[in-house]
Amino acid sequence: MVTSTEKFSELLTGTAELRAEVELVVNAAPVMDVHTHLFPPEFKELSLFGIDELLTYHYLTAETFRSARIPYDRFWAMSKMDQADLVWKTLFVDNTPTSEAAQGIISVLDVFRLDTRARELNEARAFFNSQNLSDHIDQVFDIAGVSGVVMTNDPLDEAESRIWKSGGNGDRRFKSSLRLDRLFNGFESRSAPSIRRMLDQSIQLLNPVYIAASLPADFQYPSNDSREWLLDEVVLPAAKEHGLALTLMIGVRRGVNPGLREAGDGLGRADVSAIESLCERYRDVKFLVTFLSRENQHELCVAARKFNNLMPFGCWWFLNNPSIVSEITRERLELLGQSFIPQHSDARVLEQLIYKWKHARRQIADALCSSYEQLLHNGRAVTREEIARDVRRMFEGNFNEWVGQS
Ligand code: RAT
Ligand code: ZN
Repeated sequence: MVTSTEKFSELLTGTAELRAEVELVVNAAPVMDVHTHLFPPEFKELSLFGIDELLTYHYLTAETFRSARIPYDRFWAMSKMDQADLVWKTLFVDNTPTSEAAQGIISVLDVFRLDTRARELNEARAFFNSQNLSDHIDQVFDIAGVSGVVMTNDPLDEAESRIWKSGGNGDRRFKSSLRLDRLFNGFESRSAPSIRRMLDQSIQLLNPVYIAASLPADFQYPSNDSREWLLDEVVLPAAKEHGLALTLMIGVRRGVNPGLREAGDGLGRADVSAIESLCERYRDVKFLVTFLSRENQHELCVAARKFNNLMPFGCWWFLNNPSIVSEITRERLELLGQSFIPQHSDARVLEQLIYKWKHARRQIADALCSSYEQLLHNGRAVTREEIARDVRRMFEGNFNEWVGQS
């Protein structure tokens, strides 16, 4: 009789068996979602869910303007429900929803057995409106297989700050992060001691898992500019003292088309040597880094091979399409083994966790499977135990190691 321990350590020498096991493990593995824009219910209007929020996601409004020739002002003057109706009609009724963001809506509707070919949104609205938010959060986390999510918290946002001061977040699955875009991108100028005081107070109040900023494509370091000053004089000393990792998301070009509002940002190829310089100068700080341009992905892998305080993460925003996720994940497996974080959802609306993780798991399983198949052809088979260990590391372990959580 084969015992379960023997089955676990049995070598998987057949490709069909191997593929089935990888899919099983990847689909069942709990994942820590290292960057989202989600909030728990205590954050009231910041906690977004339901079909109208899903359809007015900025990834979809940008696509809608390509097919519905409506003036921007007219669209923004409409109510959220009317905007959602227009997005649905344009992308799902008058056209076939082939884009990744549109397919995401289909995946969500399908999970809840809602009509994916409906002409109107009545049924979907009634379903989401009938949900109790905290039960619904449990249900969505469960379906998506998400063990926790990192929020994006702006310490300079007054509405958020009021909530933190009056008790903050009671759900331990929602981890906080301190996002400093307003400081890094010049909307707020203060002296170093005043920024440092603000950081120390926010760290105490929010207990963040990391400090973060998104940076433009032309970010340079060293550079003799205010970003270098902020990093050297305030942020990195604070990160060091508080033992916090620094997350940098690089390559965005904000407001390329301001008429599109939140959907109006673009991207640009950035200079990866800036990250190499930071990792070299601050060897005792851990960096989590993602680049928005496809052209930067290979360079990021090579930089990570040189600096073991650099953790590449995610296929960010415009990269979060199956073909590109597949390519980047394969490249990372080939250059970095399992020492990277394959994906984050960037979800802004709760139910996006469902599709973003379903779609990511498909590509990650496929890429991992190809790696094991190559290994098999080269002379070494893997066991179920090894597959489970590898997936655990990429889905939770690397992040936990980086932010010092067990
Ligand atoms: O992916 C997105 O939703 C973008 O709008 C941004 O939020 C980006 O992820 C960011 O965090 O700046
Ligand atoms: Zn984001």
